[in-house]
Amino acid sequence: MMRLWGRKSSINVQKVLWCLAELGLEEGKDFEQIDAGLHFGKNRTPEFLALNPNGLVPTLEDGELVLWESNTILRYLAHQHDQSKRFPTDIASQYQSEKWMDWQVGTIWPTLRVAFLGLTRTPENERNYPGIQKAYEDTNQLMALLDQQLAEHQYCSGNAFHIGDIPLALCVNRWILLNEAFPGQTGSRPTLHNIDAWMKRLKDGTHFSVVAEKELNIVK
Ligand SMILES: N[C@@H](CCC(=O)N[C@@H](CS)C(=O)NCC(=O)O)C(=O)O
Repeated sequence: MMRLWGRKSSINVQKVLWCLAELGLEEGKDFEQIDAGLHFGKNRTPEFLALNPNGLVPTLEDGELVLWESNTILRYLAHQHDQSKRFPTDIASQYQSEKWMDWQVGTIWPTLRVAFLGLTRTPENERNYPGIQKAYEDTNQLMALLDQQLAEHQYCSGNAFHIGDIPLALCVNRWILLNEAFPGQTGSRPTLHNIDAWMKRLKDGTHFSVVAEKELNIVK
């Protein structure tokens, strides 16, 4: 049985949980999930640091193999555990998907993260509100770029759902929730119709609901 370390409120753990659900892998049967990180702790113990020296979640154990970096874990799961061929394997779809995963981790998340951490993990009297608003506005621009791309395809890598949709959709989910929770601090959020239609497709046609946050985990 695989073992997934990480609290379910982590965006990066959510990526893995969603992917496992898409692959038909069940908690308790195919994998166990251990709450770790934030108030659960466990991620700074010698046992955990031996698995992941960063002390971060998610961390996945599959037999002797130990992996960290959420997007890499998705790639591994799709490669190794996709018995039902849930994800396309043609080279174009795969690499379009790869492209968006790198864009998520290298471009949009570092931008949105400033606003996210600034509002949900920083005490009120220490928040840098101009910096938070700038980060949110920059995220709006990046979301507009994603929206344009989605005008041409149903999913980020073409006309079928792929692992690349997972990290992006979770960023969109947080972008929306952040604005709902802190409208005065983020500034306005544009309505982007192609993103809305894509999110609806994901909600209707995938296991998005296993991880969909209804509200943000705000640390006071
Ligand atoms: N690039 C890493 C980032 C992992 C990361 O930053 N994880 C956060 C949660 S989203 C974490 O472990 N924070 C410490 C904690 O929860 O205590 C990945 O994609 O897996």
